[in-house]
Amino acid sequence: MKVGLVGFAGSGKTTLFNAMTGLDAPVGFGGELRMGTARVPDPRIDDLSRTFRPKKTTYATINFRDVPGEHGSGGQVLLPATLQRIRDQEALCLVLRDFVNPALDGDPDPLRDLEAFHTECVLADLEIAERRLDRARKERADSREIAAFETTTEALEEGRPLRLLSADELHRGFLQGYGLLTDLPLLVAVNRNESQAAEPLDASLAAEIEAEGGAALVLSAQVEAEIASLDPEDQADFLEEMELAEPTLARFVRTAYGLMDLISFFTTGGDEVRAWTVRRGTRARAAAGRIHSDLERGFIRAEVIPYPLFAEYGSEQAVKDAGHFRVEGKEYVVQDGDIMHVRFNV
Ligand SMILES: Nc1nc2c(ncn2[C@@H]2O[C@H](COP(=O)(O)OP(=O)(O)O)[C@@H](O)[C@H]2O)c(=O)[nH]1
Ligand SMILES: [Mg+2]
Repeated sequence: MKVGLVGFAGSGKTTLFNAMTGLDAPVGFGGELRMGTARVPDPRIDDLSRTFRPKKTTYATINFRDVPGEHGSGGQVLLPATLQRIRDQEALCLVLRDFVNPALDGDPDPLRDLEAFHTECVLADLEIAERRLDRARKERADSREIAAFETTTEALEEGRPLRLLSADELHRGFLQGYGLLTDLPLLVAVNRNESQAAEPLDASLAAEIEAEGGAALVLSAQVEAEIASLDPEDQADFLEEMELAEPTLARFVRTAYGLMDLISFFTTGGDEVRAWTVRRGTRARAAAGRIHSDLERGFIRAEVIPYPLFAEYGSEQAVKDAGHFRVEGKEYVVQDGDIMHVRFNV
């Protein structure tokens, strides 16, 4: 799953990127496009791993792309080329600067930056949608496609991001491949100084993020980067000192995961305990195909134990003995936290 980190220069994208991926990309102005992988922290995997003591433990992951942006101050905008670099992403994470960056003029103004970003995305999408609508009409394309692009242009002309439209309002199948930015899930990271990281979000900013259909999280990229660079033991001490259950980063990555409508199912055993990523609504047979194509092809059934039952009874055998063991067919809709054993025959 691919998430593009976007925002104006100096907002802390690379700092956040480093914290999440464990990489060491240079911070400061300029920089190049970078990609990295972040682990999706999951206490359920930690617990399963403690129980099974497998040779290998594998968490779900998200791929982040750090996209250098232009300067926001002085009315400058993100260039079309910058927007182009995020069109193939599956979600956007907008980093808003809410701290004084000595390298930049002027006070931080996250609301202004959010509105500027929103406007540019709307205009960029509108250009694509109008062009397609024109052509679709000339070509006498499928009337449903024309209707989809009419709905799209109308919404965008009103400044409404496409992500606010329901599946009933908008037939998204026709929009695929156009990389419309306002249809991507949006996570807004409000980046603060350490001293202000615990203060709540400003009401007007919160309202605007909600109006755009985004999810918001306040953090300090700098603090997260510092925590991430510590040894595991020092990390635990640090978190305890700060009275935090986990780094904000963990919550952030999980929020991004949930925003994309992703869920995890688990496989367990002595060799590996592993989280697998599927979209909500995926059926058992397709989910088995994530593990191996043979499991999809030769799927017979899935033996399922929801994680909460495992946690309650302490072992798969105890769950079985209590009569909660379930056998599901290929049409079963996989639930977040299902422990699955796929029976197959090829
Ligand atoms: N005070 C403070 N400074 C930060 C924070 N996050 C990033 N910075 C600083 O802001 C500058 C720009 O950060 P960078 O990650 O390169 O921003 P980018 O241009 O969006 O990639 C660097 O000097 C960072 O050290 C933060 O949470 N608090
Ligand atoms: Mg950068």
